[in-house]
Amino acid sequence: MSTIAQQDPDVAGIIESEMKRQAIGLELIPSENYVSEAVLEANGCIFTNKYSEGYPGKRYYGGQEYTDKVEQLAIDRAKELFGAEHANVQPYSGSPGNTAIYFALLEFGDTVMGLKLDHGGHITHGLPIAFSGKAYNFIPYEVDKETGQLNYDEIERQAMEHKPKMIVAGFTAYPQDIDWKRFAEICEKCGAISMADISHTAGLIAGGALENPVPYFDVVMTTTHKTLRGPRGAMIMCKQKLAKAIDRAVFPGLQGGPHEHIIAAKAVAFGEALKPEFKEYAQQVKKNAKALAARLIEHGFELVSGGTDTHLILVDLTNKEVPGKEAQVALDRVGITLNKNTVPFDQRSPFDPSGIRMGTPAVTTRGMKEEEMERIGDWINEVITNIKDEEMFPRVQKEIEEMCLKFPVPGIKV
Ligand code: DSN
Repeated sequence: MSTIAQQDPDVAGIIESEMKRQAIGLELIPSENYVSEAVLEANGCIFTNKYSEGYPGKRYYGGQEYTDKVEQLAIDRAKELFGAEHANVQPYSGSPGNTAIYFALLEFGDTVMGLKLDHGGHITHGLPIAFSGKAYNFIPYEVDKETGQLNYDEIERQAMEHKPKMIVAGFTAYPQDIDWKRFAEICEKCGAISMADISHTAGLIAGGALENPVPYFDVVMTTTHKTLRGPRGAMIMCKQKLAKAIDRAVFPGLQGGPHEHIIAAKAVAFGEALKPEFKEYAQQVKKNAKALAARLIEHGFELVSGGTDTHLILVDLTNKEVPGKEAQVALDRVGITLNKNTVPFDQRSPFDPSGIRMGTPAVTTRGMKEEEMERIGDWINEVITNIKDEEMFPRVQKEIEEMCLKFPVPGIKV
């Protein structure tokens, strides 16, 4: 930071404020994490200076000796991590990654099935106002109203009725594990391409804490910055028979020059995820989510789907008579960062929905365990229950700050 501070104090000041926010607050947004110092260094390295359109060994510009090496290393590690036949590490992020898959394997107007956004899907899984929903004929499936969980028999019935060309599985607000094998069987039965978006759970899958869809699925996309704890970006893994179509859709179909500094950071993150410590991390993320969920249930919170089998918890606040937006803002004031979220069959608007979504990847990276999760559950309860009590906010904020300072964030010196 010393060079930026000298040259551009405006930007340096903003970065320092964000560092402090990250250090003294509890990050519970389930799609966020803290990368290691090694990933941070690679992220900011001199590969940012280089253009490298093409793929290792087949580039359009000169000077590619080291970009080829670093990209090939990222590809090899990604394949080893997930047992993939082919990996493309160039997608800039999850949305371009999913779009590249559609562009590679579908024609515009083709029928696709994806989980409805307010049931836990993603904007790229067919939201009518998004590119996916406009370019393709997405048929949404839902979670079961009673259980809040996927009903595979119903998904199969819909699939046989609509005969989609592709079914998208993998979600952004679904707290339970996914039966990948069952999804793949449904795809086989109705003749659809099986596609999994494992952005949220990739780290838990890589760490062996959740089942891996890669052996069953035709194509799998993941972002690299969530539970996988790498830089912001994405990758696509697929069967060898689809490799050419996927590569051509990423470049030159949708993207130009890949971001080789990010790819270097992906290689570092994949290297970290291949280590035994990452298995412990993945298990602890799950244990922490279960501990936090149990504490919230003790405090009378209603959890969508009844609990969690992953890193993620979705709370329906209807019985607490506090809307999601008000809860998010109040929790922000004490340093607990999470996001308001729709719950399945929500009666409220997406701008002020009934729920809040939280997860344990980031706090687990700091070394927090079950004991800290119970305290976090107590603080969430205290804020929601006493939301009109102005004196509560500074007191709880101070308690949270004190605990956070005992658990340093990688790369931030306080
Ligand atoms: N924004 C991500 C999430 O929070 O789940 C999905 O793209």
